[in-house]
Amino acid sequence: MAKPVVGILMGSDSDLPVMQEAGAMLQEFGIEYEMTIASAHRTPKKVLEYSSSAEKRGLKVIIAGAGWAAHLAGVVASQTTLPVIGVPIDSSALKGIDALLSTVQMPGGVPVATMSLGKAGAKNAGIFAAQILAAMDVKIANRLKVYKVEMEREVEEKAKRLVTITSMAATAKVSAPAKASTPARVAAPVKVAVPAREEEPAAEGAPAKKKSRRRRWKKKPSGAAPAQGPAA
Ligand code: C2R
Repeated sequence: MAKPVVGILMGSDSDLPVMQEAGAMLQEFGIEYEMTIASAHRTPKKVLEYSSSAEKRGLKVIIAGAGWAAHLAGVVASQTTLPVIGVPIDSSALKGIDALLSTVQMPGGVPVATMSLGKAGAKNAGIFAAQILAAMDVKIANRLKVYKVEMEREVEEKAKRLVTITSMAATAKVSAPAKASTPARVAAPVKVAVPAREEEPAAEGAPAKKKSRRRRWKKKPSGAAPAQGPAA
């Protein structure tokens, strides 16, 4: 089993539902990762030890997610020259604006690449980590290209469905104005009209075509379960 190249840290176990989005993306791109809980406030020694030993242990990127006064990513960044990606989590009464500002407003000299709030930010953190690794790994670069093509195709399919729905609604209105306004008349034909999934065009230099964007490149890395970093 390959060693993890991405470390995912979170300030509390309550952040897991958000931070597992980052792990899901790394898994999709076939990237080994480890995941643990560490808090700059509650377990500062663990955070210092984890981040100062990360490079030696083979990590290439660290993702740090925290809510409230989120100092975790900044403290990690203070201890390593590895790229640190921060995910502000919307868990507080301030709905994450506190975490966003604490994570993004780093003083000059100690960068944290701050993502958007919450699950979308965690997902983007996984993709962004893959993009950093892609500079050194052509397989990951190709998987990212396929991911983009599939995402584009999915949006186009949704757009086609929307055209079908609106044109059917318009037709129904003209032929039977009295009944056409009921939602059932508009919703019913949609199932029939959903276009079959097409094969996506392969990205230039991309690997073999995939059936679904959810397909995994590799089995779940063992690092997803227990903590692999140094003990607190
Ligand atoms: P609990 O749910 O455990 O009370 O934590 C966590 O990320 C979590 O969102 C509440 C919130 O506190 C955050 N936390 C931080 C840090 N450690 C924990 N912001 C830190 O070191 O920055």
